[in-house]
Amino acid sequence: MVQVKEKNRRLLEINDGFRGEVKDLSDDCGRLPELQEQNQNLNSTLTTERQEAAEREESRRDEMDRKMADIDSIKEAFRSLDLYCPVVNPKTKARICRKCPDSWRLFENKCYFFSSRKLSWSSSRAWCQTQGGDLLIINSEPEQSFVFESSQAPQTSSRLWIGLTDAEEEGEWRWVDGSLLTSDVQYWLSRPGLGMEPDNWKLDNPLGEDCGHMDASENALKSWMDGSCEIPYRWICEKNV
Ligand SMILES: [Ca+2]
Ligand SMILES: [Ca+2]
Ligand SMILES: [Ca+2]
Repeated sequence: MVQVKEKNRRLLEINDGFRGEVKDLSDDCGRLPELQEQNQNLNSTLTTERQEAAEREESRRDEMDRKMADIDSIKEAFRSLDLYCPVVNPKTKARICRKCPDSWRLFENKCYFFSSRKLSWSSSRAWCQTQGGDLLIINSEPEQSFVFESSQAPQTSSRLWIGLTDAEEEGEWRWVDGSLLTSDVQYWLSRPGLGMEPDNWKLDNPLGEDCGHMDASENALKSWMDGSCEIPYRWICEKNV
């Protein structure tokens, strides 16, 4: 009998325990919407913070790009400064600026002279050499465009000698520094139906045509011709700043 009572008491205890747990569970269930809301709030806070961090990173990168571009333009400015105004005294950092002589024109880092007088190709070349330069060597399309535009001033003749010749070997065009004409930088005149330059035309001079000139009345990138070297034309010299 005592045993039965004891068993009954323990069962009642277990029952109480279960009730407590059931109550806790139902309390938790009651808080479920609150917990879900908290979870949602945490998620949206996290998303906002992630977005803000990404925006901060992007603006940091933009700022970095701007600074790099500033540094590049400062470096570029210094390169030009060193070119035109080199340091002459490393201790004091004193600079002396150079420029082209009067009646010469500056383009990039070279000086150019466009004559109004006319001479043969070799006399033109000799004149340029007495000025510390030589007949023009065209190294790039921008240089071609510059000299073409600069030759437009109203003159008695639109033709100007440049430093190009095939006198040593017919058809092998070389610049006055001895370098061969390259296929990527050449602007020979071609007129549909009227033939192509250079044509080594022999009707005017049986020796043909061995000297290059530019005709400023043609198109900027199609304006070179070969001509008889003895004809007096205007000319273009080039020299270092
Ligand atoms: Ca040149
Ligand atoms: Ca020739
Ligand atoms: Ca010709």
